[in-house]
Amino acid sequence: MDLFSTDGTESWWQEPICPGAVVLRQFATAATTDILTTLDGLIADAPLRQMQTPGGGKMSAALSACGDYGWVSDRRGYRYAAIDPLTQQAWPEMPDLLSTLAARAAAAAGYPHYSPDVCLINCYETGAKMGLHQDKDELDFSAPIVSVSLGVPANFQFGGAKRTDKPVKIPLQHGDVVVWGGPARLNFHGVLTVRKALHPLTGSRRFNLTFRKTH
Ligand code: MD3
Ligand code: FE
Repeated sequence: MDLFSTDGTESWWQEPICPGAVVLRQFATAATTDILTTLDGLIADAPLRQMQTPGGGKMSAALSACGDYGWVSDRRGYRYAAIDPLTQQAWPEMPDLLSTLAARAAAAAGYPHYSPDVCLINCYETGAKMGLHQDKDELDFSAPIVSVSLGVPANFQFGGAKRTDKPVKIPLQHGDVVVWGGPARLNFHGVLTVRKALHPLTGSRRFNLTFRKTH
């Protein structure tokens, strides 16, 4: 299938953020009901859970994962782990629907041959947020991160290489996909508090899928 059609029927568009980072507006919209059905099956096998942080707090977003590893956090620290500590089982396999979507998005953003080994699943209820952080637990920073937003909207904070660099606010809607790579891969980022809203497919929740090459 062609990545870019020239007949005017493509229903997504690109918004560059900075070198290496681009929003693919509405890239996932056509697939969202299938993605959410797939997600239901995944979180039946590896339930969403609010992780403990090393500092003794609890994350407000609930997390799960599929693929070869999941990201886990507890009093001992955080890391990628092949076994889900909640179920004591391997994480569910990454469904083709998800890996294909991520690869298509990466290719559209200029990263061909993307093959993520992990998809993290974040679920935000009203009031949940994710503070400014870097994603640097992965072993391969040459691969981009692809993120898919579903459900109620959120404001994403995209900072610079230093925590003190002033972040720009990027509104993300259901179906938006962002590809972060190259010089932007280690930038600080976060999610502002999700406001009360209702989405016909997810209720009050926002889901975010982030695809990574961790090993
Ligand atoms: C920019 N999740 O899980 S994804 C995370 O919406 C995380 O749930 C957010 O940050 C969410 O770690 C944002 C977008 C994202 C992910 C990784 C990045 C943006 C990034 C790495 C570098 C720069
Ligand atoms: Fe992150």
